[in-house]
Parts: sequence; C-alpha cells; structure tokens
Amino acid sequence: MAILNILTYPDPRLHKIAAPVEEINEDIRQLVRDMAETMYDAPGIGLAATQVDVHKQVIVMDLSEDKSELRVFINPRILAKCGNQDYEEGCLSVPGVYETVTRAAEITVEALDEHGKAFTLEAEGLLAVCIQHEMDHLLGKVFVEYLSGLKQNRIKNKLKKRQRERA
Ligand code: QAP
Ligand code: CO
Repeated sequence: MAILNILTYPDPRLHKIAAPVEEINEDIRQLVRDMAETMYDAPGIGLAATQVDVHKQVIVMDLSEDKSELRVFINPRILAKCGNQDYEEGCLSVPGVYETVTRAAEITVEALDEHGKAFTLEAEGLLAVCIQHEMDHLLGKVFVEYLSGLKQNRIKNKLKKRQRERA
C-alpha cells in the first residue's frame, strides 16, 4: 500500500479528463487500495483518481465514522437526477476551503466495483453530493468552478500563497 500525492488546486492536471477503465485487473485493485489509504490518511470522505494524477475513471468514498464502508465506483454513469440541494463542500485538492454548491438532491448511479461487478445505487443527501463532486473530478472539474470568478481568484491566490510559504 502507498499514500499517494494529492494535487492541489489550481494545478492544471486537475482539469484532465479521465478515461474509462478497460479492464479491472490487479493494477486497478492496487490503485483502489492506494487511493483508499490516501483518503483515510488525509482524512477525507471521497477521492477521485484525477486528484492523484491518474486519469482513469476510479473513485473511492467512505462516509462512515469508522472507515467501515468503503465504496468504489469504476466507470460511473448517472442514470437519473432529481431535485436540488445546497451543501457546503470541501475537497482534499482545495485544502481549507469550504463553499456551498447546489447539486441534484437525488441521483441514480451505475458503476462497476473493484471486481468488475456492475451495480446501481440510488443516493440522496451527502452521498449524492459526494458522488457528483467526485464524478466532476473525472471530467476535470473542481467544485470551486461553480463559484463566481471573483471567489475562484481569491481561492487561487490563497492556495498559491500558501504553497509559496511552504516551499
Ligand atoms: C468531497 O471531500 C466532498 O479542506 C470529499 O483541509 C466534501 O473529503 C463532497 C478535506 C464535502 C461533499 C461534501 C478538506 C480534508 C476533505 C479540507 C473531502 C481539508 C482536509 C475533503
Ligand atoms: Co474533491
């Protein structure tokens, strides 16, 4: 297992589009294990492969208190969406920034698990928000892109300044 480096906004690699996984093999299962370890270490509740600079359609998520409910989504597709909800989101690639985003309230998602088995999930609340947030990463989109240009610039400057201070 390994803890992977998480890209920080505004890194241009966060805008790459992830390709579908063609074959779910031991390499993909290793990636899933490393992503889960990276997410738990952070700690976070969701991580997309894009955030660790792997441009494949792989997401890990765990909304439980005790790391007991790892969910894996490979090649996810949203089959249906309904309603709206506002949620204050954060992101491991945008540390220290929390902003409210409006997304669908309920979604139906279809994906493959780490064994290549297809499943369909109906989600609402935080789970629905998290799936939509992570699927955006696979399309090269970071949640701050839903905010005004002014707010995006402030966030970019804050994170760039922090990175300079750390360097
Ligand atoms: C995505 O985010 C999410 O700023 C997952 O300093 C978050 O795991 C979807 C984190 C909220 C919906 C609602 C963020 C950790 C973790 C930070 C995360 C930080 C440390 C974010
Ligand atoms: Co994120």
